[in-house]
Amino acid sequence: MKMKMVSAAGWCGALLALFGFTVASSRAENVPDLYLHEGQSLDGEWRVIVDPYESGFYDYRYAQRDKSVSPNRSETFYLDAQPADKSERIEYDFDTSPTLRVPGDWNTQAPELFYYEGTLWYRRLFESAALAAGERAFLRFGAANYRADVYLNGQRLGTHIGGFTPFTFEITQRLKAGANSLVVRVDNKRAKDAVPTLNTDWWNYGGLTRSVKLMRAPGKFIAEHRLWLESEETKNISGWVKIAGAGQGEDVEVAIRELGQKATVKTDADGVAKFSFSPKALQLWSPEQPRRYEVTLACGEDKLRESLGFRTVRTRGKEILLNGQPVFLRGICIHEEFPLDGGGRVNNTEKARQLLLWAKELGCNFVRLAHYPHNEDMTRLADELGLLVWSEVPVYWTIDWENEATFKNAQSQLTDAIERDANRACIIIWSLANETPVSEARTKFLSGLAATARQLDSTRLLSAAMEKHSKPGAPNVNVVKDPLADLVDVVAFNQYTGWYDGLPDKCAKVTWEIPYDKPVFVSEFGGDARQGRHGDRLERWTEEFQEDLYRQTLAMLDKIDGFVGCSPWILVDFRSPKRVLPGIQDGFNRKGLISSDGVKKKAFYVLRDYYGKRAAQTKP
Ligand code: GCB
Repeated sequence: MKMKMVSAAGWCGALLALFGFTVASSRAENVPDLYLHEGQSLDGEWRVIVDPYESGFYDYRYAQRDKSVSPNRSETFYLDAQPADKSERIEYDFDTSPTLRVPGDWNTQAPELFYYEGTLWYRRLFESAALAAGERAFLRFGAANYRADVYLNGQRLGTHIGGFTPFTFEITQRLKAGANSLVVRVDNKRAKDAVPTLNTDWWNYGGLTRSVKLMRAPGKFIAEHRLWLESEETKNISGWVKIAGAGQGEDVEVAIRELGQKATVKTDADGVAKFSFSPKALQLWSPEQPRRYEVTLACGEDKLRESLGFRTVRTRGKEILLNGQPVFLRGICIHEEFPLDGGGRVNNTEKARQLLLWAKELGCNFVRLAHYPHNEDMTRLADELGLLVWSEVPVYWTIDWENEATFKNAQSQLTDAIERDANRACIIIWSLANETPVSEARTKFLSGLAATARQLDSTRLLSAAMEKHSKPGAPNVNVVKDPLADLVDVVAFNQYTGWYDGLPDKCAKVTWEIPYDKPVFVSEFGGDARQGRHGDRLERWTEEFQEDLYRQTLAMLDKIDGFVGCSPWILVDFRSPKRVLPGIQDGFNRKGLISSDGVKKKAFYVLRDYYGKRAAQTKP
């Protein structure tokens, strides 16, 4: 059994502190993620102060104000002060500052913030009832990109680093009955030692991009649970529940009523209770039938419920087996960005649903959620809609491989992602990295991540988007050879034959050398097309070029031995500051099958036809 309460980020925090950060991520304080508990939403309009020189955070000697014993009232923004009388100098004022919506990136909410990379302060006032005796309170943030420093009623709660995973602070001792002031400094400056690093091909949307909630829980509460299917043959379900605040002998009730299963189990000295069920008529979860069952958990006053699917996934030689049967992954890559309604980061369930419905319309049974963990709504919806998921951490391109703090940061983000989504039937692959250059330091870094993922979750496959190279002296021979392939279960690579490498006709000449007895997955291919731009199939940037590229690429991939699926790049055009070609890119990567206005391009239908044929071949 893998337990999260003893965790990666406790020592991660200590290490980052050594490097000059003070970090309190959810794990550093051993605070569980209370996503399923009821909470008071703090979403809505928050007051904001844009602070490019970080005046509210550093004094004029560049000392961090929150490290000072008595921070200066006039300029320390998290104190959220008002002048005590008409003479007092307070050089900021949240009450009269503009507002931004939470959840939401700041870039698409105000034209002056479009290219902004820096510090922005958020403030939200909220009322709270007094806590009952023994009750505990928490603040949960779905995500903040990239660094968040959090303060409640003028007191520092901690710092969280990493833009795409949730974090929680316990505020039992700090919450006031009545009015409370919550201030968050969010800083999205890119950095060489960060994860991701300075260079990416996507927009660095800043802000409180996901929901914020005030959660309350009884003194003893359900902190974490895991359920998984042992085997598709026996159909035995195993699991455990961790009760925060409990020691030995606490009763925990677990039930899956639709399956006639119910057990009352007792916690051990660590507050963990294990159970197992042998239901008679369990229907397995699959993309064709995403059957889920309501699981209820109860301990004392605390009760939780959620819908869970049960399935197995493993490999056999060059095959991926889902519930014991070979599966072909009809995939597509998706960035967490919505084309319509102002664009920007997905900030509600309807937008997440629309992205996944477009994938369904393409005939997909699989999505690669690139290049970072998406909102938890996305994976819950994928469970509901029957889409298998590749979930990824932003270890992208050229990370600071030799930096121990960078490794701990990546490890902490991976741990957060796995622990958040460990019960999602849809997720079959944890991906460790994207297009990282082969070197000893890189492979050591990624072996560390692979070991972490395997220790936290032995029920899923590991992969990473690797690269292919042309064989020296034989430009038409594509070789995939990377020590990382030995660490993963699925050999995946991105390839752009016909786009970055020759013209689409090259696809017909290419042969492959992939020396692994493992399934082969093509995690990216594609090319840019401006929707509405037409020409012949050799005219770059046209829909016809992209359409032909898709046809020729798919025919090429079909010849790969052990080819188990692909996720072309990408479902929808997305913003990237790297993409500057006027009249064509205009700040967008145009490799989408759907335009930034939500219009389908010709290649969409090529892929849909291909997936239709693939689905027909594999029908049971
Ligand atoms: C890649 C990257 C992806 C880029 C894409 C492109 O290989 O993984 O993030 O956006 O190529 O369009 O070049």
